[in-house]
Amino acid sequence: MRLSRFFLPVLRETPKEAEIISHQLMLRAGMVRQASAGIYSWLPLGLKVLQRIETIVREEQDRSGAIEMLMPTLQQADLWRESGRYDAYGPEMLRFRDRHEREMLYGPTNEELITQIFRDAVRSYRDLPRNLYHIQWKFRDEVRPRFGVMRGREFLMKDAYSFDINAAAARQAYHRMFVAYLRTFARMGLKSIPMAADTGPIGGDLSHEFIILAETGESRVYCHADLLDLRVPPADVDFAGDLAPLIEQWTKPYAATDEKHEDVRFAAEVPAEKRLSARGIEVGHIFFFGTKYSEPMGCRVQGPDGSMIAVQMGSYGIGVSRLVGAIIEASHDAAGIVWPVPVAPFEVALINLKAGDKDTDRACEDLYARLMRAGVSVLYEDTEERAGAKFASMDLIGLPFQLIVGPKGVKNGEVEVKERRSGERVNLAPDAAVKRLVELISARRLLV
Ligand code: 5CA
Repeated sequence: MRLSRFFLPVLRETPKEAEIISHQLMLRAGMVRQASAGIYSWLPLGLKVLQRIETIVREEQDRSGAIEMLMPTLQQADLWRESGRYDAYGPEMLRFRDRHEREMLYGPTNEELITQIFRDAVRSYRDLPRNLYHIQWKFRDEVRPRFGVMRGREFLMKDAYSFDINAAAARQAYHRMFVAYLRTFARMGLKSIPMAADTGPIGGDLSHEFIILAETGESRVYCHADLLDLRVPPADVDFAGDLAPLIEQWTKPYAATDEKHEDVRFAAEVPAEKRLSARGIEVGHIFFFGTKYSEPMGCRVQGPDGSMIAVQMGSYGIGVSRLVGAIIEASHDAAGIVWPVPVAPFEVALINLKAGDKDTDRACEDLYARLMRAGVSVLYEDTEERAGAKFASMDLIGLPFQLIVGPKGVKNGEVEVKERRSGERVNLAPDAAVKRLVELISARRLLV
């Protein structure tokens, strides 16, 4: 992509309305613009990151055996009366009427709708287990939308729903999602810690939040420090096998959010030097709630003995749009964002220090074409801005690598490769620079 034809409205000043660094940087880097309180437009750079996150989420859901579908954002109130949640949900639910005076709502989550779809389609235990997911916008009229996309009113969520014949099978479904979540967040360069959590309006008695440690996190959390060093399950983990020992490894050490925290247990189970009390961002939340929806909504299947059995369900959410902010909270410096390669909007910023200079232009065009042929995604800074401004804005948007090309270097047969995270720079011949970038980037595309 040529910057001269892209849409990247960067801001020099830090917008006053933004309280936390990720929100400030997302506005400054031209990723989002607020449309109204807690509702954002995703500008091209922000959308690219959102889509890359979505892809990783999707790949790991698919790997674990979940099946993608798409449900609408708008739902009928009557459906929510079947589960009893229409009244229980409260003012966070956005309710309205259509032209026929039918009561409608903008979905804050989808347990009712998926239960209806499943109930109407499935008759026999032979059609179980299944896990269906979608990636769709949600609306919750939060009392205090804040921190940009981290606590929005409209936000993008991946929500999956599992259906099983009995509680033991449902627990295995829960385990599969648990492992998929560990891999999903690790692939984005994040260290996530699963923590025993409250279930709130979703319900059930087994639940984990996946938490990223960050000072600006909204949740206070407590855990055993060893959890930070546990190895994430590899790509070839056997989802058909018994995941219980793996889950045990991750759930045995103490880890709880504020609502579930017990000081006495924490002190008894964790040696003082391993007690970690910090703030965290909830990027995922999984629930096992048995027959909470299937029972009242009549979602039953015929069991092996012919009797009708209410299916055991769980639901599993990931805050896809929240993750964009969470990754920035975890990965930035004084100059701006530092994207991990797997979620970067582009992998390389190719910076032409003297656009309009024939030789420099020619060298840049050649590098641009070669990198793209090698499958690297490039933002080519080909504008007539001065060098200092180019460096500042490219550092701000945080692409993992910069390839800097100026007239002097071109004359000497040299270009500069800079790694954004470390600031390390090397001068190389153009050929060697391309080779080096391709190597570095391929090595970092897959983190786990
Ligand atoms: N139905 C269940 C699981 S599918 C559910 O709705 N769970 S949830 O309420 O915990 O939301 C799932 C994830 O969405 C959360 O872990 C969080 O990462 C994200 N999320 C929730 N509320 C917001 C919000 N207001 N803004 C941005 N992300 C949010």
